[in-house]
Amino acid sequence: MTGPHTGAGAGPEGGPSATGDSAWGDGAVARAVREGLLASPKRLPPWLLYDDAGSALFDEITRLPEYYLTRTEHAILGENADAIIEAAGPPLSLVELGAGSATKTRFLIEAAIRAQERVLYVPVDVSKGALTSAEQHLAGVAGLTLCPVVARYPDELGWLAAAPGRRLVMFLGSNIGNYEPREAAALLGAVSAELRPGDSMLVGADLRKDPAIVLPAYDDAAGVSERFNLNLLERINRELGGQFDARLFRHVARWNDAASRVELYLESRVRQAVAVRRLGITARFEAGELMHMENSYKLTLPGLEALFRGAGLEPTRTFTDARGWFAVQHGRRR
Ligand code: AVI
Repeated sequence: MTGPHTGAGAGPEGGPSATGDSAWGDGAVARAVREGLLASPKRLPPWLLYDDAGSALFDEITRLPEYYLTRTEHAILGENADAIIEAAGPPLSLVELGAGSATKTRFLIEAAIRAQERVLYVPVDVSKGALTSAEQHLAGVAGLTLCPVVARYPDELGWLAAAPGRRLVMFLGSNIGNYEPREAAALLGAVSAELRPGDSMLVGADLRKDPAIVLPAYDDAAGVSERFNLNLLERINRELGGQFDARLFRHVARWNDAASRVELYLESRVRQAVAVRRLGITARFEAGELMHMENSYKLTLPGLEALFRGAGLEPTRTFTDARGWFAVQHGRRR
């Protein structure tokens, strides 16, 4: 599992399933860190980046001048909200995987309320903190019933069946780009398998473009991307008794053209040995050694449509910005 928000889920019927600050139990974090630090080459799975501190830093990233993704997707959703709801076919329940603070979804919620007066919105996220800010953000929206779920996916999506009526399942923010292609296909396939004919999906994806535009979004001048990346070392210190000195690591963002992805690493500035007390291990780094943290794939429009078709979803409408930097794809369950 390499996507940012993956794993087992809880049901909308039961409301939030609070297990600490996220849906990942301590055991899962410890296992992933142990496995990643002992692997060769070292690699930590990106879902670990999103504890409450990491989610707050990611929110900061979305407001950076270099991080065009969120702004561009917002503009697309703002301009096309009514058309998207129309394409999905109201009356609808809205389900959002990896909802975060739900800022990006407000346009769609409001458009659904315009079309059908009331809407059930089920934001799903691994971070309880993110869902709390979603609730704050949407407080007072007339006609909205909110049913937040702390959950992971795609392992258990069975609860989706409990969402009433025709469902529009949203996976926005280019989260799909953090999955390996085969995992992205498996995720869409798993969601699609839980849908009924007539239900649909809406996926936001960052598109392939000049790396001179892409790379600064992952290596910003203010250093927020670096803090986001280094926070994972601090998380290991906080939760697992790690002895990482974040100053001895450097954030590295690289464009891999053949794979059409940004690769994010932490590079050890020196030769060092780092103990993680609660795991009973010591990770040894060479000077210049790279530890892989995350990939962010940049898709093409044909690639995005193929992903939908492979999951049994018929692409119906594609919404993009004038520069063709970002796409919001709608597709219906066959
Ligand atoms: C969550 N996801 C879409 C972000 C991205 O753009 O791939 C994650 C991210 N990592 C560093 N900066 C942003």
